[in-house]
Amino acid sequence: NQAQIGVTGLAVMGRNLARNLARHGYTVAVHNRTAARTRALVEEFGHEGDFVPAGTAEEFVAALERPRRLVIMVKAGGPTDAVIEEFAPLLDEGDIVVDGGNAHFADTRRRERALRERGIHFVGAGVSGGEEGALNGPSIMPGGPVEAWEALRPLLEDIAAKAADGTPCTAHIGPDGAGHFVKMVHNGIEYADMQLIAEAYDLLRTVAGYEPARIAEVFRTWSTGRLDSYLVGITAEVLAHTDAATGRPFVDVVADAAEQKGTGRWTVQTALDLGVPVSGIAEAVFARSLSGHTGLREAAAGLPGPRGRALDEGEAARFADRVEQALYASKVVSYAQGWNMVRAASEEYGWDVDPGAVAAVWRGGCIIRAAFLDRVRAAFAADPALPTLLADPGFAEEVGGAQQAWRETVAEAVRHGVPVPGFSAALASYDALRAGRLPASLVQAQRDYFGAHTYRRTDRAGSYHTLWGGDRSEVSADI
Ligand code: NBP
Repeated sequence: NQAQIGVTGLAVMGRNLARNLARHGYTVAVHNRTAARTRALVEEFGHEGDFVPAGTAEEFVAALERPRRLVIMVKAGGPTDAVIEEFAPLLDEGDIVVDGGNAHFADTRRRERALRERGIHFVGAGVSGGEEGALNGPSIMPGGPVEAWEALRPLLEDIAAKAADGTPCTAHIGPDGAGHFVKMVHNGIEYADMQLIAEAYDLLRTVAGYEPARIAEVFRTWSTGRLDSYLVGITAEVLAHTDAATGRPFVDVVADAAEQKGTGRWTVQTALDLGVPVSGIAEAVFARSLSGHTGLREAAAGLPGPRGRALDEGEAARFADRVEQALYASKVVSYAQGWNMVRAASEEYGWDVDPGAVAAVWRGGCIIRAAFLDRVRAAFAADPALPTLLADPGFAEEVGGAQQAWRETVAEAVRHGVPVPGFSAALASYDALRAGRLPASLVQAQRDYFGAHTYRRTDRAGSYHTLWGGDRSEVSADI
């Protein structure tokens, strides 16, 4: 009884992925460094399908039909390398190794190259949706050789989430690190989305004077419209929840320090390397890190400034409507920034990523799943060369329609001392992009002054330098 696929690494993610495969009728070889996990899986879930437990790496490899397909689902970083080193000598040319962990795309590029030299196909697959998604249908973003994708495709399409139109939420993203890159950007966008939602909550609480249960209702209403998404849905549930121990709103008993596992930080670090502005994601990462700086916060707690107000019922309702518009417009900008980043990496690494396919894969299964993504997919389908989401006529019209309310929301937040780094960074990005001319001309002139960095002119070609320390005449800087 040869297994069609194997999963090694049976913590929550690997175990649930193996069960998902078995529930879809595949025979799944299962293996884990600590054999107790393998035994536990078969004891608890053996009735769900056809598992082949393997105690050793050799037994695991021997259980797989050829060409072998094996999925590694272990802790990202060193453990993934250790597992690859353990298995690679046991494999044959043409076998396929899938890394479903949260690898950094640069590691995936390195591993793909090393295994390619040994004739082994390496697929770096981003998997989103947490443990629930792994079991019932994640969004899967595989990058690697196209032959390997073709060999995995039927299995991945079976176990992936399905979008509302029934399409599986998986697609070949591109070669080597493309899949893990896109998964990283997904997580960056997730950070931005969560921050924007949190800012909307803060405004409704601190300026409109709404209680959490009331805000839950507002989010529920919003989720019937263009903000319909998994994250807005769970936000409403969290805000409606009461802490059993104290009877207080749950959100009030949770310590206000947001943690991070690092994929948001990777996104921003990579964006800096690529030279792509992702201010929405960066502000979200910084907001989490600021929240954890207890010492700084305590030291600054007494500084002067306003903190909120309470509007009357009618004003509050109008304010909430403006916040919805600000949230939506900011969301469009931060998604646009994420796609700009995917495009830049695709050009840098020659990946030829289809931006519409990325949106399609995120429609279901993953944390940022939302009705909105179908519109993003459609925008790129209508114009694959779309330079930015903001240039799509539909999104441009919506953001244009929201911009007045967006400005008023940011102004109101500033006036009442409510920090809205996500809303205001997105608005600044929008205004900078649409401005005909930027003060960057002055910055470049300053650079020429102190560092002879030269400048280009608006009225003729070439590079120039002004002799600032001399007679201030202009010289050509072209060699
Ligand atoms: P963990 O990230 O907690 O990793 C635990 C697994 O790694 C266990 O199977 C453990 O084996 C194995 N492992 C370690 Br640690 N070091 C090893 C080594 N040197 N050799 C062999 N195996 C080793 O598991 P997870 O939360 O299921 O996540 C798996 C992957 O999926 C990670 O890369 C994670 O970033 C990614 N991911 C997780 C989520 C999520 O929601 N949790 C979502 C999306 C992606 P042992 O049992 O012998 O200790």
